[in-house]
Amino acid sequence: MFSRSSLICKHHLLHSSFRVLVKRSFQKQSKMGDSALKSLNSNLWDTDPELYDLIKKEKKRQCSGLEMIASENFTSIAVMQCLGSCLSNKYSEGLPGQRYYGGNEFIDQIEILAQKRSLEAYNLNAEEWGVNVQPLSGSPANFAVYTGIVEPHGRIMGLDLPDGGHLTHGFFTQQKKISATSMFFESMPYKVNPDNGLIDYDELLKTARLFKPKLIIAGTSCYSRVLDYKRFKEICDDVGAYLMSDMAHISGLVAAGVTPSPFEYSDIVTTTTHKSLRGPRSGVIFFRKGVRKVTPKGETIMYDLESKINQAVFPGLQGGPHNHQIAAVATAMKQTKEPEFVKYQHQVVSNAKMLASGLESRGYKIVTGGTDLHVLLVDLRNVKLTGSKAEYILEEVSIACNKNTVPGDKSALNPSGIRLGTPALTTRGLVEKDISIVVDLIDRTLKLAIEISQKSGPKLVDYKNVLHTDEVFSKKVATLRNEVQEFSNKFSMPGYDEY
Ligand code: DSN
Repeated sequence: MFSRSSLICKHHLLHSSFRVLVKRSFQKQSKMGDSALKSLNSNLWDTDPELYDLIKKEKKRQCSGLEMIASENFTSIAVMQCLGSCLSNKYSEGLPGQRYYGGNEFIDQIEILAQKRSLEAYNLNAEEWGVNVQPLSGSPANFAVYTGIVEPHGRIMGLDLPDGGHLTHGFFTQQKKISATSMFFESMPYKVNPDNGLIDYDELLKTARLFKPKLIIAGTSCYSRVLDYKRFKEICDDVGAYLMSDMAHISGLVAAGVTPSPFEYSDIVTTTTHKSLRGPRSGVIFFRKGVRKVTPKGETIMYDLESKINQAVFPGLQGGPHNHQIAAVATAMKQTKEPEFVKYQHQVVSNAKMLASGLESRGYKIVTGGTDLHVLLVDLRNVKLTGSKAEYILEEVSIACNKNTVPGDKSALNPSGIRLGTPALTTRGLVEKDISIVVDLIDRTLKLAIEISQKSGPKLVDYKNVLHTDEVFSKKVATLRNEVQEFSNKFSMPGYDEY
């Protein structure tokens, strides 16, 4: 975590020294008298003020609002520096030591470092686990696994999207195959129990026995409880499936050891690196190597995941790896070993628990009754609000979150809940006492939403209209926005000051 004032001051210095450095190097170039080079070395703020202005506005929005989208975070300046480095210039199809182009001496070293640090971040032994750090993000990582391991139209099972799963876990609706993972593979969802919001493992076992999937996915986008990886593995063993854990949301928590690790029971683990892990936008696939099992007849079966997954990433699905992202993954994985990172992840969970209990004490229903992690799902049906109305007014007062289905919802288009997360706020230094202020701000905003909704009736369009045209309501919204922004601006943010 960062202390508020020190970080602001520190980054003022960092930012100004960075700019001085940039300017110096440009002066050096301009003495060369090469006008073409000079123009390529001009700063964005000089060459494209229109775009720069938009970036500055986005930065200001990020600083002055409360970022509670559970999958977002504010990455470090070290990650930003990798992303803005010369590594973006290089093509390097293939793996270290087996590239299709020349000039990859240092790129190879960077990718090997990223692989090594990724394994170290999760305390994995290089004899038992391999890693591919080239996926551009989480969705391509998942698609690469299915492409490599599950044949076309082979069967996969993932938690249904409305129950807290992810699009790439095979999402489709009655009308349409939505995710490509349901177009090119046959998917069967498993569900949560609508009464308690918890994954129904017994039902998963029954369905898996009927469907006989090649791969089962243990992973979520909106689920606030620890997954039972042991149970998942038992179900996979029962039906002869691979267990792929998609730990994208919790990979920071896992690295810090504040939540159970999926590695013990999984054959494959995928993750993004920009959520709780707080790295760059990228993806990583871990796969097992060595002995898979010994049959009752004593036959040893080896894993054959490595080449299948590596070849699915390239040349199967991707071209040149994004080396600037890979370097940023390397430095983010290094950060996971710092005591500060572990402290941060503990605080993420404490903050989420505080948020859940605070909202519960104000009369809101938290799905599953609370959280073990960084995220919680608020069911708004008892306060007679929809997720869309709540999300809209929260955004109006500068609190960012997303509407979300809750167990039992009939329509994904008009969901009854909102998903809230604490990784981003915790990066800015908020602790429990600050979260209780956030609870109050959310509660007052939602109470105002209820009043507006009572006047507007059920339609979102009417609700928005009343919110903006009714003078009393719009004034109350503006007052809350000022309060949120004043509160939020007190906290620091890693990165450059202006952009
Ligand atoms: N958008 C991310 C999330 O919110 O979970 C995953 O794609």
